[in-house]
Amino acid sequence: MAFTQIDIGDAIGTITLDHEAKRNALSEPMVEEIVAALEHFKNEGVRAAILRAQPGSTVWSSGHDVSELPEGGRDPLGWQDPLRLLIREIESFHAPVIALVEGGVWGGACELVFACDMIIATPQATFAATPAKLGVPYNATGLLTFLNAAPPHIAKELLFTGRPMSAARLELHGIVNNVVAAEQITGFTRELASVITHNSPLAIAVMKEQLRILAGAHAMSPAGFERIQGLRRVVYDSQDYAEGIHAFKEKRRPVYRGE
Ligand code: KGA
Repeated sequence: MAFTQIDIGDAIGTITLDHEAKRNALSEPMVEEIVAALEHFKNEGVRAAILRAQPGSTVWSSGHDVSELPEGGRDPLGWQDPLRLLIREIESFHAPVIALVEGGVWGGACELVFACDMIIATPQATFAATPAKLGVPYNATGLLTFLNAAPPHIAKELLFTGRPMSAARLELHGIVNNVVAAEQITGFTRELASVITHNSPLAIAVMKEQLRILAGAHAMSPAGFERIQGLRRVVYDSQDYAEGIHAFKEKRRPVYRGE
């Protein structure tokens, strides 16, 4: 594994993001490794998984690998996009996935953490939802992840400002389960996972799947879906979208004109 480390012990599988050079950007190869690790965990009878970065990381993940986003004219978050694929794998994994968060969580990684079944974070952890910073039209299931994890006003503050929010604030709103000091977070999270491993794996798997289906049970008309796709297309066809991606690559602040 080039970008991750995996470990199994006491029916707990741990995936450690390990690509410091790119601040654990969720690139296609990294996502492939995580998906393969989850498959391996399933085959090995893992009953709870932990998704973390290296201990002491200042960045948990910088989010979608921006170099893999199209420059325009194409949906940047289509069905087969690595981030979309990863979120589906976490949601459909047979056992609970606990995000253990140290450091900054950015963009698509914020959604990834919110899609996990529980979140344990250090006091220094921060969470930023960045599509508005990049000019990206976030997709409907992605927005639903935010709405299912956060109260609407907090989801909107995250999405509209793009500003990092502290773990303490997210804990206050029930988005983060527990804020735990860095020295204790690994033991704390393993203990939580251990409780899960002693319960009925079948009952948990079925409840997790029911909760997933219930959380996604929003009726939408074909016209409504096509309207959303049409609105999003206006954004990824826009000059602003291209500007956001170019500015990131050129390491400068984007200038948005709303067209
Ligand atoms: N994609 C690709 N490369 C990235 C990256 C990303 N998301 N984030 C960082 N890198 C690269 C960066 O270009 C640099 O490469 C290296 O990682 C170290 O970054 O060495 P190079 O070739 O120049 P940097 O910035 O020097 O590290 P830092 O000073 O420690 O700062 C860390 C952070 C995380 C604060 C900084 O890298 C940053 O702001 N990254 C972008 C965070 C972000 O906005 N992510 C959102 C991605 O979009 C996303 O998920 C979606 C789809 N969305 O929001 O809609």
